Amino acid sequence: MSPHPTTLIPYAERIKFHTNPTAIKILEIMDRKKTNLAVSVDVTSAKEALEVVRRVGASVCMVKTHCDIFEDFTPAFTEELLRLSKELDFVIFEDRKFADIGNTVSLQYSSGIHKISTWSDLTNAHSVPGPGIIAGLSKVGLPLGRGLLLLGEMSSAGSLAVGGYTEQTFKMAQDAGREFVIGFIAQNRIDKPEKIGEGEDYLIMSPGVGLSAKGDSLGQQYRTPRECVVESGADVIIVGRGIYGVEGGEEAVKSEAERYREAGWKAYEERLGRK
Ligand code: 5IU
Repeated sequence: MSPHPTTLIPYAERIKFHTNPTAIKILEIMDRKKTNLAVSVDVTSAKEALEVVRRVGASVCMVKTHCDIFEDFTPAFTEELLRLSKELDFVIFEDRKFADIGNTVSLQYSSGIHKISTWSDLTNAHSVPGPGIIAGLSKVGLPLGRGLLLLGEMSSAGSLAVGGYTEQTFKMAQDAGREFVIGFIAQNRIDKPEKIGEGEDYLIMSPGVGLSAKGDSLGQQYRTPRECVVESGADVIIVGRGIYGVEGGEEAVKSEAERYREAGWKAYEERLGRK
């Protein structure tokens, strides 16, 4: 099978296909820092999450959060995360997985304790409710220059986001236009070459990445960076426990992030035919 055309274009050269400021920022950072690694800091203490970010921030293009799992969430957390995002040059991705009607998600995005739209560059949504979910989030996020990913596929065993569901999710994003929807969380290039036009560029981000484990006891399934980037054409690999969960203390976490960055970047160079 011939490679997906998008995967043959360097990240920096794909910037011109985007108008969304967050998409442009992600591609610029990936090129500048030579990293397609996103770290997922799924710890229950915001203080600890910031410590992980300080350690691995230099190795990643993106920090992914689940702000609702922090026991000690405060606006001071997001202020410090924002400060670190500027100092260490990464994008913030709150993995909120919105899944309600447009009116409700616009409130969940802008309001409540977390006020996600005020600090997160990128967020994501299920396509289950229909296109109103994009419209609701866009109303809040587009004026702020934020970006949205739709969930086209999941890494967990038995996911129902397959086949026709995935195809319709892609179509929903395409119909919405790329001002706000900049790509997908998926395990494959769900933007099939025959469905996209010239310069129609989407970012595919894949969670479920591990160099050691093959999965967990709750249905998570891991692939290697090479499987994701070379074989499946993902643009960004998302790693959680593989990095922050490594044994050996602070230095081990830092060097594990570098190990994943190197593996992800090497795979990217391989797919470009640079080696
Ligand atoms: N995540 C997945 N799979 C998915 C989606 C999101 O694992 O299909 I959508 C999230 C869940 C977790 C992170 O925050 O990505 C992966 O963490 P581990 O690398 O620790 O499994």
